[in-house]
Amino acid sequence: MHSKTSVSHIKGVIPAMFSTFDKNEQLDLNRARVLVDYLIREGVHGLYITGSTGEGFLMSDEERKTFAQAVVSHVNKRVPVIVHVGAIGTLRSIDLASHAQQIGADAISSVPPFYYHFSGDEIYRYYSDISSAVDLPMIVYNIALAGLMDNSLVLRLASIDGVCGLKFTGTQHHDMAALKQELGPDFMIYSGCDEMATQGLLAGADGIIGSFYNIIPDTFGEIYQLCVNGEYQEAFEIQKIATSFILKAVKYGHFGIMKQLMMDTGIDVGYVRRPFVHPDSQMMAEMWSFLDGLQQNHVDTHMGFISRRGK
Ligand code: MN9
Repeated sequence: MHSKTSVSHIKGVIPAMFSTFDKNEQLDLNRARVLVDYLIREGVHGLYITGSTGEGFLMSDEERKTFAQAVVSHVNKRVPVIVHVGAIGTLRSIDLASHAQQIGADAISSVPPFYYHFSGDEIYRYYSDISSAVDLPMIVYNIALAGLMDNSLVLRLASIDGVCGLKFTGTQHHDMAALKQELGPDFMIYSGCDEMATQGLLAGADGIIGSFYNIIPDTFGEIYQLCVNGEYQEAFEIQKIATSFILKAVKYGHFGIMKQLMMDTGIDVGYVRRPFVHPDSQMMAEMWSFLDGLQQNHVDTHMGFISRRGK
């Protein structure tokens, strides 16, 4: 039986896992299994699926369920799985959340309902309705930059029975630190801005959830361990190298770039769904020349995928 009261066993490096589509944009569950095994081999501490990086909003509810089912069953309890159930419409989210519970997921997570500029009360009701409908812990996902929820609303949400954690994607680390202090050690905060993961951990985050942990789980495994040991300076040196890669990739539309980089280095995770654009060969050549440059400038980039190219 799952405990609805805590996610304190879910910490560390948690990829916002890619969903896997073939060239015709159809779900490809075999590719998902390959990705799961690779990430677990790399030592990640959990998986976060069908969120923004997972192109969850570009999938039908049936596809989201099929994908979640395949991942949870293939993971087979090796690491905790968090299923993102966010949608515009409480009934849809409850349906996805109930499904997550049925298949044995460890936790659910959701962005607030978006597009209509719902009021604070409506957002509160959204989370409390989902939480009372299922027996799984909820991790609220606040993309601070989207401006949908301020900290006082996040604090209200944290009082809902079943809300046990927060994924904070933003750059206001003093806000993250204040929330952590206010909510206490048992309420888990996950930093969502990969280019500032070290800063997030320094601000008190218990874990990091993000896109780039698909491709450089090794780098952030090192960073996380250093931060746990209090060696923030060393962590930051590695973070700087990773950040230069992240910022470059973000500029090119990072999901497609990352998927192609993974394909180029032996982990075939397939393609993005339209309207995301898969990078063309010129873009990839530019990316690889940037990465070759990084490798020349650093004895160790701490990014294992670069040297797997062509092997
Ligand atoms: O929180 C991701 N954020 C969004 C997860 O998708 C909005 C991050 O992992 C970013 O993709 C990453 C690059 O900006 O930090």
